[in-house]
Amino acid sequence: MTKEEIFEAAQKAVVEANGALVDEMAHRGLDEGIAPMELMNQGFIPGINKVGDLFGVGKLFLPELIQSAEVMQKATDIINAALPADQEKGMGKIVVGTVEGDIHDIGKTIVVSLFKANGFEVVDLGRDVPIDRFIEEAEKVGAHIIGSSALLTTTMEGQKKIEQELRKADLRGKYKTIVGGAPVTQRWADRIGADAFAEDAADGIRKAKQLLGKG
Ligand code: B12
Repeated sequence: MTKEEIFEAAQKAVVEANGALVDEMAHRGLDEGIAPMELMNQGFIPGINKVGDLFGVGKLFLPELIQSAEVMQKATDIINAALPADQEKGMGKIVVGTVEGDIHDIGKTIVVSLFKANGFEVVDLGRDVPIDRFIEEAEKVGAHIIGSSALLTTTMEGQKKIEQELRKADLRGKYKTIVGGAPVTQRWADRIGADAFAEDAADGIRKAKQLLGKG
């Protein structure tokens, strides 16, 4: 199989919620030497995005969306396990979570793994995380960066609340903030006063390094 064929089959596997094919393509892609994040970005993510588009226009319904999300989780697990794990943790400390009211965590989980693989110490707060917890945890662990994920236009407000709460507690200058998630944009980051917006996990690493003066 060529690389393109593997990407195409990976995409199809997610769209069709075919767990066996996801498994096969993830392992096959890695065995053939495709970089884990390339396989994710060119194969599986276009698949789940297509599912989202079909769901958005009513061509696919919630049960199918859930099934595709499940096989996507499987792909994420295999890809994450293939990322280099034990790097020197000298890049900085980041707390990351999906904001309250939002249970989307596939992207956040990829971000966590890639940050770890790039030498960051990561505290993963999980999903549906109350806004106060982002700040409490950052204080507790002495984080440099607070990263938040939001996948719903309604829950993006949580990212704004993080900025507001930080200001209220007089802590805004203490942390750098990065926002991400499919509906999130640079414009939104500017509007709420976040330090950076990340398009994807790799962009997150770049921005985090820049913010900490290590870029
Ligand atoms: C999978 C999925 C689900 C799964 C989630 C499973 C899980 N464990 O995550 C399930 C089925 C549970 C689900 C539920 C719902 N979903 Co949904 N879902 C999706 C879907 C198809 C894909 C999301 C995804 O995983 N993408 C793949 C990952 C890799 O991408 P990502 O999350 O964007 O993350 C990347 C970047 O954004 C970035 N990033 C993200 N966060 C961060 C954070 C930091 C710090 C950094 C640096 C970077 C970063 O890096 C990541 C890696 O590259 C999207 C469609 C879409 N295109 O987004 C809809 C979508 C987000 N869902 C939607 C909806 C409506 C819902 C429901 C309300 C449906 C319902 N009626 O119940 C519920 C909401 C539940 C809730 N309260 O949260 C809508 C949202 C519409 C809107 N305007 O807000 C979408 C857009 C679908 C659509 N077209 O209508 N969903």
